[in-house]
Amino acid sequence: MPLIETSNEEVKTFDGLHLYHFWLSSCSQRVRIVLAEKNQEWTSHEINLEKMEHATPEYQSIHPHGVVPALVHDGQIIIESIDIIDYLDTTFPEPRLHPSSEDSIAKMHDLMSQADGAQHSIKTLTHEFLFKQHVMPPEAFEVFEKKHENAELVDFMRVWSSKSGIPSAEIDSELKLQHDYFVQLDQALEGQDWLVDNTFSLADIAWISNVRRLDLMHYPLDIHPNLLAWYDRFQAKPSYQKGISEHEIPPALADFNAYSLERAAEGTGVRSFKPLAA
Ligand SMILES: N[C@@H](CCC(=O)N[C@@H](CS)C(=O)NCC(=O)O)C(=O)O
Repeated sequence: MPLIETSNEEVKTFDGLHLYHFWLSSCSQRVRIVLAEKNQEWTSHEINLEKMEHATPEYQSIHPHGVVPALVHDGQIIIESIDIIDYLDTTFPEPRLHPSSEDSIAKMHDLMSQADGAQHSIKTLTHEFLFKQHVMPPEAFEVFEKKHENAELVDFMRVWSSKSGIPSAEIDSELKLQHDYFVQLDQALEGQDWLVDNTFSLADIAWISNVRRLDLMHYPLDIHPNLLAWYDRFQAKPSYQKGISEHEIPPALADFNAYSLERAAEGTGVRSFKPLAA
């Protein structure tokens, strides 16, 4: 588990649970859901990605890759959302979010790794289908490039904010990846309410934020009926309300919705790309 040494003296003095997060960040959503499940109080430190607050030297002294989330527990920094939720489940055992058998726990960890592995794809699709309407102007990119030390993130932003944008073959391939994962999740949910052993676990929590994100882009979830029923079931849980809904910003959701409708009308929406058009 990535425990981070920091030069940030203030963070080392923190008592209890502190979370650096952003409302829309899928990785932050997972952590907030687990905190809600565990009924833990936590101190919020919002890092506004839109305002590039993750590019400050102060935040980069907390998270070495300058991304969210970062959890601080009694002065110790823990990064990587999948590791953070595992840590929280071990540290605060009730209610247990692990299935009982070793085999099922291994299955849960596989699904968590896949959700984590899908992050680049989620990011690419989000920037194409939700954020492209407000693409970063060249002056803003120059500032970001100077301030942010994560070369991979800077390269991604360079392509996204360029005139040509993200190549459509890349969008096809990321969409195919999500579609293939969703087919697999849909099969795993055949005849059961939750992904592993019909027991609500960290596997469900790892995937919910990815499914929520694709839903915001008007991905046709109805082509995966078991997954859609699971999504409805999860949305009815108080921890979904606390971890996702209560942080969502209605005007931003309305903006995403309007943009998705506009893209669909001009034939460049999520459904017009190869994997879904097929
Ligand atoms: N594997 C990391 C990924 C962290 C990550 O990429 N976070 C995104 C938000 S979900 C971020 O901060 N992106 C910064 C940006 O897009 O500028 C985790 O799960 O914590």
